[in-house]
Amino acid sequence: MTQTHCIDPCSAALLPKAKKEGIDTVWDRHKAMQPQCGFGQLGVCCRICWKGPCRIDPFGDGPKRGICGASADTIVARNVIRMMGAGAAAHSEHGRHVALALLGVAEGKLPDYAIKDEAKLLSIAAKLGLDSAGQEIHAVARAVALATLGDFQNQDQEKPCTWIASTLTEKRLATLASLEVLPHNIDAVITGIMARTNVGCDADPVNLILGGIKGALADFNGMCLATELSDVLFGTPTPVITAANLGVLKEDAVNIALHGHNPLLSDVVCDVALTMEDEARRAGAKSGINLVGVCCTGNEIMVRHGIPLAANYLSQELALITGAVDAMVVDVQCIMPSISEIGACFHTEIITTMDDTKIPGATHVKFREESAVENARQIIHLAIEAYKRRDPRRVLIPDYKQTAMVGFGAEAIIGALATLNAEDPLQPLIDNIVNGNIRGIALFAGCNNTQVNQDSSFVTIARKLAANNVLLLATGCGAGAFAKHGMMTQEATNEYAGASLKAVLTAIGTSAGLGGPLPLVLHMGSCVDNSRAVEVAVALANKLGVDLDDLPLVSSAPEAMSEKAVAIGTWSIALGIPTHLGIMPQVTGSALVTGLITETAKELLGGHFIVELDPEVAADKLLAAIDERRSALGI
Ligand code: BF8
Ligand code: SF4
Repeated sequence: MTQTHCIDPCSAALLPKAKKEGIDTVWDRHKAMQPQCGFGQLGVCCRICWKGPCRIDPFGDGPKRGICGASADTIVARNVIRMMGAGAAAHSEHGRHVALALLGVAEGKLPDYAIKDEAKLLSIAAKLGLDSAGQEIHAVARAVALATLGDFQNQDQEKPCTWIASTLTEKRLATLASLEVLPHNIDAVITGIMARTNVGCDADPVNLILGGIKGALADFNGMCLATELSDVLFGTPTPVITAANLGVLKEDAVNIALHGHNPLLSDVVCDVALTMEDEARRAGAKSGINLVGVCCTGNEIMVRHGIPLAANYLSQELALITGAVDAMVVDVQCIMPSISEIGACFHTEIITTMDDTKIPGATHVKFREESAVENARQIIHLAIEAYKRRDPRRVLIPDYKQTAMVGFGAEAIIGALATLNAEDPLQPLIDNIVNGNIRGIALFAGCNNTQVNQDSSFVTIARKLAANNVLLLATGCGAGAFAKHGMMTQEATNEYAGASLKAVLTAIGTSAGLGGPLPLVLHMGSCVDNSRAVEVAVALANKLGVDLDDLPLVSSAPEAMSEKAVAIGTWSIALGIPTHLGIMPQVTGSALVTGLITETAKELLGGHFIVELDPEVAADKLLAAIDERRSALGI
């Protein structure tokens, strides 16, 4: 292939191997898919009923309405809010799974798990308004789990979900309530999206988009509870130094790639692997077991355990093409179905684990929380057996990895700041924002997308923002991109940060005992961990007595791809955050819907989408959005 697909040297090393071995990758399939359907790109194709499919002619020469009479505006709005609902479903299902596990632990039914962070549990109980005074810790856990599950059960439309209500600023909650977009029940809101987009229901694009925003806020609620309860069960991240990119695979170890999103299985595998090192050595693997992460499961175990990250979304196939992965263990979400075929080209066991995520050709190990340790053992055993079949002549591990200092959740950031001012940790951050040493804060989130050069825009935008003294946070595959490209190091801070940002990061990092500056980009975790960034922003806003849409805070998803990213981007604007998209959203077939999310949203919510495909220009637009906020604050 002639065009560049990725700035990652690992892909340059492995794509020729794929070609030689006759293996198609995501980039080959992207090429074969061209030209992609223009109607789909504009969002004007409707398949909601079997009178269709219908498509609206964007040039006005062909049909202007679907067979039922739906306009382009209606069709575009229906399509995009279904994506928001699906994203909310994915994150919230993950959250429900974790909440049910916490309930199981509280009730003594899941001996393979424990409450790892009691302090966090108590602080959550307080935040949710639960009285835990004098209560035994398992009773507190039970109350927290039940209150959380209530967010999937409450039928009182006037009572917003507990998590969102206890997380956002008062003013933001009032704004969202006045627009009637505060979710009361995650499941009901998602069901509502499916119901209202059914044939012959809601045809009003404005009403539909408001319904979608409510769904996106349900996604936010699901994300908050998934993140926080995972900390209770698996520990709250603290800074840890690890490595990223395919060079983290080892020739002389049983390499197990943990891929997907939910830490319920992967965290147990981390513990159980320690007990099976001997079995791996007996099989001939001198270095024992080498766990590596892929996608957001990778981020989860990276920020909690310092497990190295092998790949973000678009590189998952490359991990297999090294010929060195003995098992790829997947749970849910962002798993390319192609991996089973590629695994079959090698000795690699592709192991699915969740009832609702199976792939033809993969080995399925039915994971249950009740038998988590036993399941983890089974999986690791399969990996060790596969290792015995590995053909060393077909192994090519690119000699490329980067150090990454990760694990900067809200607690870790506030903890580091507390070393400067123990009584008032946020004050040093506020002082530096006010005096302009930190011009603003940017959160990078979201996926990889074959439509653009993988990882490239993340790096380009981040370098420009850092040079302009913007503090950078990252989650998901964005964080993966930064980790893979050496942007989560102290060296990167020294190389790319503007003078005043560098001084601040150095003061905080040194005082926090990191022996130098904080890394240039702070890794907050997986996609559900975007809620951690909101937590910091809300703390800042509350301390300043302003709302989120007053803060010099922006977000960027230069390679947004999944329905989950659509949901995240939408709640980001609903929380008042200018949000950059580096991929053309599939809504431009409706000028009305496009205007709603790029302009009207700014008036109603303070946040809006900035669609900009050129990363240099995107950085300028993000800086302009930051400066607009600063001047409104008079700083
Ligand atoms: O939840 S960033 S490609 S792996 S959807 Fe998927 Fe996108 Fe990656 Fe994580 Ni998030
Ligand atoms: Fe066509 Fe209307 Fe059916 Fe959509 S709902 S497929 S526009 S007839």
